[in-house]
Amino acid sequence: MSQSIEQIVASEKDQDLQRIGQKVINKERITAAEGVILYEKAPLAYVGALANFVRERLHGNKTFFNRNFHIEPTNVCVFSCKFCSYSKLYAHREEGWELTTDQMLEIVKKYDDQPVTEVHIVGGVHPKLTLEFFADLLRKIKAHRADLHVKGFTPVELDYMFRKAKKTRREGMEYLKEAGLESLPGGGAEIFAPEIRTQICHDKVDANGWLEIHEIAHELGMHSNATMLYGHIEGFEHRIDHMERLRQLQDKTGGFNTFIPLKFRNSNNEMSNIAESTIIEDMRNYAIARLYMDNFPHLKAYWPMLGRQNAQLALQFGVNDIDGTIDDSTKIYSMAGSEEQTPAMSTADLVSLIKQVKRHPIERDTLYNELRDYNDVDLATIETNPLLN
Ligand code: V47
Ligand code: SF4
Repeated sequence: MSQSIEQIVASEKDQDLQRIGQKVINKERITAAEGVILYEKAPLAYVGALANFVRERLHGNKTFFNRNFHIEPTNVCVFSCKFCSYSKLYAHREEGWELTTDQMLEIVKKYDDQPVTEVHIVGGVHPKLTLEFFADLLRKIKAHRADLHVKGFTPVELDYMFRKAKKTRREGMEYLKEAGLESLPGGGAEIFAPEIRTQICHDKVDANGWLEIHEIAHELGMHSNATMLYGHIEGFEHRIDHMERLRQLQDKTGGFNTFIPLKFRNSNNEMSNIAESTIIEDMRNYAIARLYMDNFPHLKAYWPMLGRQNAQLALQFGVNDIDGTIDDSTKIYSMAGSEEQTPAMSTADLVSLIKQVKRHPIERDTLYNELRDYNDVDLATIETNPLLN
C-alpha cells in the first residue's frame, strides 16, 4: 500500500520540510524563503509526492497537449544572448535565414487540411522585420484561416519592434491585437534577476519590460505563458525570485495559462563550459515550480527539449501539459543539444506517450478548452482517421 500524502508529510523528519508540506496540503501559499529551503534540502521523492498531489488536486490524471505548428521567421538576431545556440548575429546575417511573408503563408497553407488549432510564431530579432511587417503577416494568416489561434512574439521581439516603430508598448500591443495576435508565448524571460540577466543576455529587454508587456497583454484580454531558463549560472534564490515576480503579476492579472521551465542545453553556444543539470534536478525543479506557482493553472514540460522519456517522467512531478505535435523544423533545441533531432510527434505518438504512463490524454486548444478526450480512443483508430492523427 502506498502512503497517503498526509502520512508522507507527517513522517518527514526535517521540521522545515514538514511545515512546508503541511502548508501545501492546506492550500496555503509557500513563501520565497520556503521556496529556497525546498531547493536547498528537499529530496526528489518528497517534493515529487507533494507536486503530484497538487497536480492531481488541480487536474486529476488529465494531461493536455495541443496540435500546433511553429513558424520561425528568421534566426538572424541583433541580440547576443550567451546561451543561444540558434541565432546568427546580425553582423553575420548572410549565414542565417529570413522568410518572406509568402514563404510563411506557404507554411500556414501546408496545414490547411489538418486539424491544427494554433500557430506559434517566434524567432530572432531582425531589424528589417518591423511591426508593420508582422501586422501584415498576422492579417494575412487570419484572412486565410480565421480559426487558427495565433500565439506569437516574445517581449524581446515586441519591445524591439515597438521602439523602432516609435509606439508605446500599449499602442504596439493594441495594434498587433487588432491585426490578429491572440496570445503571447512564454519566451525571453530567462532569469529576471539583473545580476544574472546582465551576464547571460545583457542587451535585450529587462525583467520589468518583459513583465510590463505581459501585463498589457493581459489587460487587453489576451493570455500568455511564462518560461524560466534554469540550470546555468543562476542560484536557487534567482529561480525563486523569478517565480515570485511571475506569481505577483499573476495575482494582479490572472492572465497566465502555463509556466514552462526550460532546461539550459549547452551545445553550440557561448556557455558550453557549463555542465547541464541532472535529471534529478530537472524533476525537482518541476516539482518545486508546481508547489510555488500556486496561481498558475498549468505546468508544461516542453518535450522537444527535454526528450520524450523525460517528459513522461515529468508527468509524475507536477507537469500536466506536454505542449503539442510541433510538426516542423523547430531548430532552437536540436541546435542547443537536445536529443530530439527530429522534433515531430503525431497525435497517436503523443497519446501513446501519455497513456504509457497511465495518464489521461486530452487535446486542448491554446486557452485550455478541452477539445477531445483520448482516453477511450484506441491508437489504431487515431492512426487511420486523418482528422484524429
Ligand atoms: O527564451 C534558448 C530558450 C526560449 C536555449 O510559450 C534555450 O508555449 C535551453 O520560450 N537551452 C524560447 N533553452 C522558446 C520558448 C517556448 C518554447 C515552447 C513553448 C513556449 C510556449 C515557449 O528558448 C528562449 C530561451 O529561454 N533557449 N537557448 C538553450 N541553449
Ligand atoms: Fe536573439 Fe532570442 Fe537568441 Fe537572444 S535567445 S540571441 S534574443 S534569438
